[in-house]
Amino acid sequence: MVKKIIKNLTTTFRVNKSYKQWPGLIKAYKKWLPVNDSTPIITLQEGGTPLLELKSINEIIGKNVKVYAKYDGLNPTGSFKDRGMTMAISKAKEEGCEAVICASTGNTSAAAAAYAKKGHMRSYVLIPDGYVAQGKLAQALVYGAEVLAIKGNFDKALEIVQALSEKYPITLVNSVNPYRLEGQKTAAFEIIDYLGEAPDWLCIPMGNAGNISAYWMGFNQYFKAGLSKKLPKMMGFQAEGSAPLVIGKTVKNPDTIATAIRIGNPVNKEKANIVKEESKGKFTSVTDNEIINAYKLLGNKEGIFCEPASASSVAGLIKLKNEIPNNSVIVCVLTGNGLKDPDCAIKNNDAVFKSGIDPDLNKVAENMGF
Ligand code: AN7
Repeated sequence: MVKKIIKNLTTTFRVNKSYKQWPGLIKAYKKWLPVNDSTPIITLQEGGTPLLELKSINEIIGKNVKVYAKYDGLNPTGSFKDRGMTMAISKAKEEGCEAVICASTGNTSAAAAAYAKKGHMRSYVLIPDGYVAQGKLAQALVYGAEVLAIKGNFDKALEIVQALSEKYPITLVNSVNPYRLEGQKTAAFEIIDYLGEAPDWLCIPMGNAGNISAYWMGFNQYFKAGLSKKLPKMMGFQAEGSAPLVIGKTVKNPDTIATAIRIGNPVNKEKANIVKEESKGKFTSVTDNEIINAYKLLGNKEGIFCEPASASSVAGLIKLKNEIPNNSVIVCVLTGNGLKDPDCAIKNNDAVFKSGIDPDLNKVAENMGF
């Protein structure tokens, strides 16, 4: 009797065998990627992130529109950069490289550091001193990167690492490294694999514009293979104080609360403009206020904590509300996790927070309004 109960319990509570572990994106999409049987796969099982319907945004927009979030902040280091980094680091390993370098507003450095260590390599990261969110800096340090903070912005840091990688035996893993975009394109595959079709719009934040270019490559590959019947309009968003792709010229001193996309001279600008033209998309800027409103909405209406740069995709969609065709399916890419930037969260929320309360039941109840 007891044995039978235990047996029933174990059968009931054991994970359904059809849910195997997600293997990481290189194994999942091997035939679409420039890898072969001798490529060492350096992975933290990135990719396979959720596509969540955003019902509160559907309601704001109306028109029978369905909006989803591609929640890439749930990758192993908390951002979409892991998709590119598993490829870049695996290929660097295959080529016998022993050290990698990048410039970063934070997320690339966290991913580079983690994957480099997983692949037993050194990593050097150049960051703009004082403009990298705390969580990202903490990650680079914990993953054992050699962190060099420069008295200059991201654009200057990128210039320096590009020159260093030409002069010294060290592999550059910024998005000028083509393997980065190869890895990142798999997010587009996942969206089509899940929805069964490409969305009508893809809303995405832009910094260096590597990710928008990668998604477009992914959507096109599936389209050409007959796995989708349409291509999305690519809607790119930048912060108003840092919007070189919207205004069509370099921004010398970019400024925004969304430090991840505080980039004035995007290296992939030509690619991005082609994406916009080919997809009949549009680039738009959103203010820091609009970003924070979307950031709060995602948190307190949807239970999704993303970083401010990521919220720009949702802020942008809300801004373009009147241009959305009826019955559209829209995917907003949430590129990074909210935990990356705790300072921003603590300064920008509508929560009730009372401190200094006596540790007494009645006092607590009183403060709860009873
Ligand atoms: C959360 O980490 O450039 O347009 O150095 O961290 O592909 O550059 C980060 C960029 C969007 C923009 N959202 O992507 C870096 C870095 C988040 C980001 C972007 C970034 P791209």
